[in-house]
Amino acid sequence: IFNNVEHLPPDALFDIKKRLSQDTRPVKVDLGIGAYRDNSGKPWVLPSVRSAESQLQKDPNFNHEYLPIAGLPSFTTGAAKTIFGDDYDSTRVISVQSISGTGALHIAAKFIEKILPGRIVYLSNPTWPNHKAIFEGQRLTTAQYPYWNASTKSLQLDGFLDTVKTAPEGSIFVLHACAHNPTGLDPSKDQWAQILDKMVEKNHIVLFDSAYQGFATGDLDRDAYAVRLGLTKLQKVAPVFVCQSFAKNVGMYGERVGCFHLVIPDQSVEINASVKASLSSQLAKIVRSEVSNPPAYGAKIVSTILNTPELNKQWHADMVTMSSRINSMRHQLRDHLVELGTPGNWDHIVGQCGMFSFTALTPEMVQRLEQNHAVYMVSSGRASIAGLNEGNVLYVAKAIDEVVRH
Ligand code: PLP
Ligand code: TYF
Repeated sequence: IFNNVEHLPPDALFDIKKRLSQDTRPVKVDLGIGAYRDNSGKPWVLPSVRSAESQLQKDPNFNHEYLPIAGLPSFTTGAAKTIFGDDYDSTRVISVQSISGTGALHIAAKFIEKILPGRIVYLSNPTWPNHKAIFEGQRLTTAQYPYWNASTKSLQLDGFLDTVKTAPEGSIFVLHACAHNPTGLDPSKDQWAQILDKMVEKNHIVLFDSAYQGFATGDLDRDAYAVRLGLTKLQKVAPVFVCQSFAKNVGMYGERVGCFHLVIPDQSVEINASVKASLSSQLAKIVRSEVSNPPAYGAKIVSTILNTPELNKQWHADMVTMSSRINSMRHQLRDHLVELGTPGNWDHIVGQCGMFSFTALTPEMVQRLEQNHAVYMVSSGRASIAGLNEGNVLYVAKAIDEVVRH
C-alpha cells in the first residue's frame, strides 16, 4: 500500500548540516541554521542556564512529575512578563506552555482552525518556511504580504499596507516580533505604528511570532516594542496571539521551551473572566490531545532564570554577550568586504539585525561558496552571522569576494 507514496525532498536547513558534516575539507564554515556559536565556533551554554541547572540539581524537592496541562505556572507567568512587561494585564492573557516556538505556532493553528475557521493567514514574503507548513498542515489557507524589497534591500511598506487594506476583514497576520527571519530587517517604530493602525482599521488579528527576543538590539525589553505597541493599539478590537520561543535567547534549542499567549479584547471585568475561562478550556483540550502535558525540564530552568533576580540579570547580560558578538561579526565582515573592494555595497550587513543577514548573494554564488570554499549558507542568500568568528571571518569575506567577482 505504500509503494506509490511520494518521496519528499529533505528539509533545506537540515540538509545543509548533513552536507557539511560529510564534507572532509579541513576548513568549513557553517552559516546555515540559526543557532548561536561562540568565538571558537562552539555551541554556548549560557552562564545563567548553568547556574539555574546547578540550583535545580541541589533542590531537594526536584522531581520528574508531570506538569499541569497548561504548563508550569511560574514559567508561563514569567514568560508573559518577559514579552508583555512586568505590569501586564493578566486578566486578559491566557498563557499555555508549548513545544518551543514551533509548538506555539501549532497550537495557534489548531485554535484558529477550530475557533476562527475560514480566516486567511497572511505570511511575510519571505518568511520562515515552516510557517506555511504549520498553518497549511491544519488545512488553513495562507497568503503572502510583501515585505522585502530586493532592489532597495528595505521594507516594502506600501505593498505591505496595501495587502493589510485589501485582505478580508478579520484576517490573521503573522508578524515577526523582532529580528525578522530571514531578512534581518524590522520595521522602524514609525512603520510599526502605521502597520498596527491599519490592522485595527480592518479588525485583523495579529499573531506575533517571537523567536529572537533580545537578538535585535541586545535588550529584551526593547525587542518587545512591537508586541507591546500591538497590545495597546489592538486592545479593544481584536485578539492578539503571541508565539514565544526560548530556543535562541536562552540557548536551549533542543529542550523545546516555549509559550503560546492569547490576549483577549478588553471588555468588562466579568466578560473578560468568562471569555478567558472558555478559551482556556479550549486551549487545554488542544494541548491535551497533542502532548498531554508539556516537557518539564527546560521550563523549570527557564522559570528559575526568570524568577530569580540575580539569574535574570545574568540572562540579560548573556543576551548582550551574544548579540554584541554577532554585531561585531557583522561589522568585521562588512569592513573586510570593503577593504577587499568586493563589487557592490555591503552596508546592509550591518544595517540588518538579529541572527541573520540577507546577503543578496544569488543562489549560484551560494552554491559556489559551498563548492569552492566550504562556506555553507541557505540558497536564498541568508547567512547565520553567529557562525562567523575571529578565526573565519576574513576567510568568509575572501570567499564571498571570489564568488562575487567570478
Ligand atoms: N519562528 C521563527 C521565525 C523562527 O526562525 C523559529 C526558529 O528558527 C521559530 C519560530 C521556532 O523555533 P523553535 O521551535 O526552535 O522555538
Ligand atoms: O531558520 C533557522 O535557521 C532555524 C531552523 O526546531 C530551525 O532556526 C527552526 C526550528 C527548529 C530547527 C531548526
